[in-house]
Amino acid sequence: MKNIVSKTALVALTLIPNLVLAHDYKIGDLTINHPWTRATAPKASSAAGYLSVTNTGKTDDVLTAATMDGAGHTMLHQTQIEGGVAKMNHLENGITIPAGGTVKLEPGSYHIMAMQLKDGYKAGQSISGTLTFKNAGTVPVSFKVDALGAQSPKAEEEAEHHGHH
Ligand SMILES: [Cu+2]
Repeated sequence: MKNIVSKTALVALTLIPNLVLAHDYKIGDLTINHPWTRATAPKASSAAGYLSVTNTGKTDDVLTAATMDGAGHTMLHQTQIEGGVAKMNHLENGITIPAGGTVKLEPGSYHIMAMQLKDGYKAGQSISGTLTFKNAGTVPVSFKVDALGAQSPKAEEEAEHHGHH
């Protein structure tokens, strides 16, 4: 009996952060988890969008395009460290989501690059956008705006790098 009680308490505790932070979307065999971006610094003209995609299907899919409200232009990028310098590559062929796999768009790796921002993003906002997959089609999503520098030790380095777009 004692065991059951403590187990229940543990479940309740682990659910609370999920209720607050997580939001997900489904289209076909894909589940898109927690799209987010960061508040932008004053005069910043670009931001990066992050999320994860899980493919429970039997065929690969490809994230071919994405949009984020407030951006004049978006691209799919990959940050790569070359000779100690962070570089961003434009992924013209999109990002493959392998059958049975999960791909994370996260700081220092794949991201949606939102450029030509009109007013920037403020913490607490939700930014509407879309994700387009080769097979599954287009799904509307909402990007939660976290504080400037949130959730990533690389935030500063990336923000600086993005400023050169
Ligand atoms: Cu980028």
